[in-house]
Amino acid sequence: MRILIRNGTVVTATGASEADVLVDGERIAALAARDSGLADAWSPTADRVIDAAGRYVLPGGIDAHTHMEMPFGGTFSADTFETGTTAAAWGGTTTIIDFAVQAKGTSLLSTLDKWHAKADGNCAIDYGFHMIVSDVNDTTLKEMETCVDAGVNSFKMFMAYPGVFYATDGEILLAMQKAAATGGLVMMHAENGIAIDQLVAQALAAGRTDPVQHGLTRPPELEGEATSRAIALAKVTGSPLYIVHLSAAQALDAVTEARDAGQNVFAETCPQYLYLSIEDLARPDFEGAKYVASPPLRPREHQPSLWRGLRTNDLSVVSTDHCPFCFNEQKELGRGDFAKIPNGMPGVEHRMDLLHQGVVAGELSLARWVEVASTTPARMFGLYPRKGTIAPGSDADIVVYDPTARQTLSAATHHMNVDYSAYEGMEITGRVETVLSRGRVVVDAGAFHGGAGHGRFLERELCQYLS
Ligand code: DUC
Ligand code: ZN
Ligand code: ZN
Ligand code: ZN
Repeated sequence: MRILIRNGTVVTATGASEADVLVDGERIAALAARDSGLADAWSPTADRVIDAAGRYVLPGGIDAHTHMEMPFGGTFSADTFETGTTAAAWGGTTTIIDFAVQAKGTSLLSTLDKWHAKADGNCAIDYGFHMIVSDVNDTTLKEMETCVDAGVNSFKMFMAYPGVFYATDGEILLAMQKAAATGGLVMMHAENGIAIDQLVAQALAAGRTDPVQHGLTRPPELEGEATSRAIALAKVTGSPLYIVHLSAAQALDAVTEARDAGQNVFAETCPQYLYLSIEDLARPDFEGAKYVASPPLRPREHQPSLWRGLRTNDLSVVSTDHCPFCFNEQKELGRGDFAKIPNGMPGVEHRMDLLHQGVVAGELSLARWVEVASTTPARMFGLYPRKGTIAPGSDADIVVYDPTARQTLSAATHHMNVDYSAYEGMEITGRVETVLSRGRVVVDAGAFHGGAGHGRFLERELCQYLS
């Protein structure tokens, strides 16, 4: 199948240009400047011509942080790999990197097998895995090497959740030494869980049980402290470090200082930290439970710092941390005890649109939008230039985006398998029109043409910022 995308504005991390794109099979065959006349020559050989006049032509989004079917306290995050990757495609994301979760007492390799069994044959778009390491021991450390060889070379650890995922500083040190030796990348959930657990116990003992307590018992200082500690451990071990879901100005300050000193420290933030706040956690009638995620939504004052961090590249990636739990049956588990509310929010469908609002508002340039949503995640996680750009030879993961269309976000119209939208009623300028995944049109003019099983597992190269 040959597809010609004509008359659009191609936007990559290096800028925008008036160009036409020829897709042949699963890959991009050629790009031609508008005035070259080449598209006229290609047109008769194309099976389909897409007129992208007035549209942006973008590399497909890469969401490097999702949790499909994630086990949590006896339940699972509500999107399966099929529903979650389908929703991603609707929103212009053509690659996800999901987290395989090591349970304590199990091995990394059996965990990886389990996640392959969930995902393989079920994804509508391409996907890779990170590994959550929750049990540091000699076997785990040895298996990290095998994971790296299998293209799963990024390892998330937790300074939060004592007794569940929590790793001690000593365990983190050991894993970082292994990462440094193998080329792996440690990803850190940086919140001081030991201190947080005390604050949570005090709140519950005092009868403060509402969702807003989730935010009040996880103060930004304890994200800043954990971030600094992770950076120190990374420095001592010579390991690179990637801070996931950074939400607080204090944590960003620590990252900025380390980067300015030349350390290989990277960080991502998420749309919820750019647009939502602790005021949402304080919504009445238990509605705040919809907004429980960790780290928690912060006071609005943090948001300008995050946007600035995205411009200065101290924040280099925007991922969603998509981890949906239904309000009705699942969030309900924490009524009367905020500490039992499943942690996570839906978002995989709306990342490209929400970041486009940053372009509309003048917070981000067009090129920077593409860079934080696609190109840098590709480079960070060893997928570039196969993914993350529009260039000859790259996979034909392409989004045709209408920058002037209007839409209103709502659970009534989204495709995620969850009964609420964190952005219910939000008006968006811009809309995904057509999406190609490896040369196949999967979304077009309001209809889905993809299917489970089209998406393939991506064996990733090492982080491309380190070599
Ligand atoms: N961290 C995540 O990255 N996702 C869900 C919950 C959490 O703590
Ligand atoms: Zn986390
Ligand atoms: Zn800097
Ligand atoms: Zn997460």
